[in-house]
Amino acid sequence: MRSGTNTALRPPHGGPGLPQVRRLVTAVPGPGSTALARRRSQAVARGVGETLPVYVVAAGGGVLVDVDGNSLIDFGSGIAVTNVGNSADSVVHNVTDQARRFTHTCFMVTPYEGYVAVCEELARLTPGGHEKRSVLFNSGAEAVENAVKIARAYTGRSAVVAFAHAYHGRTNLTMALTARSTPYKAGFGPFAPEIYRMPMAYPYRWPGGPEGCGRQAAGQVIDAIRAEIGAENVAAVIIEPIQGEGGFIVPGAGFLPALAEFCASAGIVLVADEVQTGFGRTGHLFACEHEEIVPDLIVTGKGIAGGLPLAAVTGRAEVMDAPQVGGLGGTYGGNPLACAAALGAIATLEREDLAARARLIERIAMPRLRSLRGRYPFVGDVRGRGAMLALELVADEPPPAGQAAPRPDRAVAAACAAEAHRRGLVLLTAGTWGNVLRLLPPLVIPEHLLVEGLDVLEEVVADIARHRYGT
Ligand code: PLZ
Repeated sequence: MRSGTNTALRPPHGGPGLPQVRRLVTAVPGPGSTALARRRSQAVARGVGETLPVYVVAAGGGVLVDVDGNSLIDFGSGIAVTNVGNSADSVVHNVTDQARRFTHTCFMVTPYEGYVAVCEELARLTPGGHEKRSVLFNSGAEAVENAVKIARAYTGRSAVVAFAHAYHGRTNLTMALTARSTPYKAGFGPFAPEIYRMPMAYPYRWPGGPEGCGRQAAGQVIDAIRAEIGAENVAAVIIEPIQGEGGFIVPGAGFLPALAEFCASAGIVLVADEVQTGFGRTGHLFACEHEEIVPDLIVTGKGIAGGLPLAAVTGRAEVMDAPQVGGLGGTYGGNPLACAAALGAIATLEREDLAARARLIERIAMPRLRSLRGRYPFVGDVRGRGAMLALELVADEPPPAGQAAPRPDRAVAAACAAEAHRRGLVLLTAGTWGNVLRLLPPLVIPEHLLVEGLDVLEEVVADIARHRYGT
C-alpha cells in the first residue's frame, strides 16, 4: 500500500450495514485523500474531471466513507447509478456467485442465460405491451449510438433529431447529440453529420411562460422538422424524458405526447434516453410513464445494474430486428457479472418498491426546496420528479430584455456545492450553464439522512445568501 491510505480507518465492508451517519473526522478532503490526489495528478489524464476529491473506501445505504474515515451523505448515487444503494446485498451476492462460475465468454461466442434473462426483464418492465427485443452494452453512450444504428437500419433514413440541453454521451456520435460544448465537445470535432438540434420545452425559460410551453415547443419542433429536415428523412427523434446533465429539465406538459404522436404519424423512431431517469429514479420505473408515452426504443444504463457497467437498448421487435446478424454486439456487452448484478438490482427495485421510495423522497424534499425558492431570490426554479430534484440558481436581478428568467449564476451554484462538500454532503451540479444543484440520493437512503442532507443544503444556501447578498 502506498502512502496516504490509512488502512486502520477502512471499514471491512461497504453496503447497507455501514453506519448511516454523517461524520467528519478531518477537513474534506482530508490528508489521505490529498495524498492520493497528488498521486492522481501524476498518473491520471487531467481531462477526467472530479466533483469532490475524497477517495472512497466503502459505501452503502446513503453514505460514502473516505480513506480518512469521513462518512459523507450521498446525494449523487455516482450520477444516478446506485439506485438500490452501493454494494446492495442482492448485487453483491449475485456478482460473487457469478464470479466464481465464469467471468466472461463473450455472448457472441458462447452465450449464457444471464444475458437472456436481463433482456426478458427489460421486455417485462419497460413501457408498452408490444413484443420487444433488447441488446446489451457497456455504457449509456454505447447504447445510444446503437439505438441510432438500429433506427437508421429500420427506417433506411439518416437524420436524427436531438434537443437543446441534451446529454447523450461522450463518443463521437453521442457528442454530436449532446448540446453543451465545454467541457463535452470543445476541441473534439469534427462531429457526426445528420444531427439536427431542436428547441427544448424548458418551462422556466420558455419565452411564452410555463403554461403553454409544452404545446408551443412541440409546435415549433414539428414545424422545423417538416420545413428544415423533411420528416421523411428523419430516422429518429431522441429525447431524455427528463433532461439530466442539461439541468433536470422536466419538459412542459404535453411536449412528449405531441412528439410521440408526430413520430408515429411520420414513421420516425422515437428513442427515449432513460439512462439517467430509469429504474425507479423519478418515482416510476421509467420517466416516460409520467406522461404515458410509449417510445419505440428505450435506452437504459446507470441504475440497471447497481453499479456494474451495463446498458441496453430495448424496443419494438420489428425495429430491433432490423440490423443484420452480426451488426450489433461488442466483446463485453452484457458481461455475465453485469447481468448477474442487473438481475439482483431489478429484483431489489421491485421487492422493495424503490419507485415508491423515490416518491417519498420527493414528498420530503420538494416542500423544503420550494421554501428555499420562497426565501432566496437567487433560487430561481425548483423542479424534478421523485429522487431527481434540482434547484436552478440565477442572478438576483430581473430577467434580461426578452428573456423569461434571470441570468444563470454558475458561480453561486459552484459555491453552494463546494460548501456542501466541506460539510460532508456529496452534492452535484448540472445544467448547460452549470448553475443547477441536483439531488440524486440512492433510493434506499434512510429518511433521517435525507433530512440531514436537506438541513445541510438549507444551511449552505442561507450562508451563501448571507455572504454574497448580505441577506
Ligand atoms: N444518456 C441521459 O445521463 C450519462 C455523464 C457524466 P455513460 N450521464 C452522466 C459525464 O460527465 O460523463 C448519460 C446520461 C444520459 C447517456 C449518458 C451516457 O452514459 O454510461 O456515461 O456512457
